[in-house]
Amino acid sequence: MEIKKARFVISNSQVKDCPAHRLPEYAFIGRSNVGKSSLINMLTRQKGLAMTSATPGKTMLINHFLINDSWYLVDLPGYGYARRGKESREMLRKMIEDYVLYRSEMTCLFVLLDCRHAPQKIDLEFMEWLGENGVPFAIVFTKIDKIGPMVLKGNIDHYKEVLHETWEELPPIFTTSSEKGTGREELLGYIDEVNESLKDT
Ligand SMILES: Nc1nc2c(ncn2[C@@H]2O[C@H](COP(=O)(O)OP(=O)(O)OP(=O)(O)O)[C@@H](O)[C@H]2O)c(=O)[nH]1
Ligand SMILES: [Mg+2]
Repeated sequence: MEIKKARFVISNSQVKDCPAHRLPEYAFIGRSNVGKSSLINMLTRQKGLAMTSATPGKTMLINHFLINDSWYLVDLPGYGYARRGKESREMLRKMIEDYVLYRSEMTCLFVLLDCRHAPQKIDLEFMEWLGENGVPFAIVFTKIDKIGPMVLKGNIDHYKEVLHETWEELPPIFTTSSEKGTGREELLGYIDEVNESLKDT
C-alpha cells in the first residue's frame, strides 16, 4: 500500500471530541520515548507530521492523522513516564484507557516495545489488560537499527517465551527502525489487509 495523502486532523484529550468520520483507526501506544511519533512520521514519510523529542513525555494528547482520506493513524501519549506528577499521570492513564476501551473506531492497537530491553512489567501488564478487555493488538519492536541482527533475534525470541507464559497464541509481531525505514512495507501491508477485511464484513 502507498500513502498518497497524510494530514494532521485534530488533537484531543477526550474520546468524545475525536473525529466523527467513522473510519478505521490504527493507534500507537507504548512507554514514553519508545518511538510512537517517529514511527508515524516514518510510515507517512513526513518527518515533522507527528511531534517527536529525545525527552520522554512529548505527546500529551490523542492525535489523529488522516491517511489517503480513508483511515487514521493515531498517536497516543506514552505510559510509564515517572517524572510526570501523579495528577497528570493519572489524567493520561484515563485518556489512554478511555480511547482504548471506548473508541469503537479503534481497529488495531500497536504496542511498541524497545527491542533493546528485556520484557518490562509495565508492558506485560498492559498487554494482559488488553487481552482481558478483548482489545485487538499487535506488537512492534522499535529502534532495531540500535542493535545487531543476532542480538535482535535473541531479544525477540526471549520476549516470545515470556509472552507464551500468558498467551497461547501470540499477536502479530513487527520490527521497525524509523531511522532507516525498516519494517515500513510490512506494517502498512498489515494495515491494508485489515482494512480490506473490514470491507467484507
Ligand atoms: N535510532 C533510532 N531512534 C529512534 C527510533 N525511533 C525513535 N527514535 C528516537 O527516540 C526518541 C523518542 O522518539 P518519539 O517518537 O518522540 O517517542 P514517543 O514514543 O512518541 O515518545 P512520547 O511522545 O514522549 O511518549 C527520539 O529521539 C527519536 O529520534 C528508531 O527507530 N531508531
Ligand atoms: Mg510521541
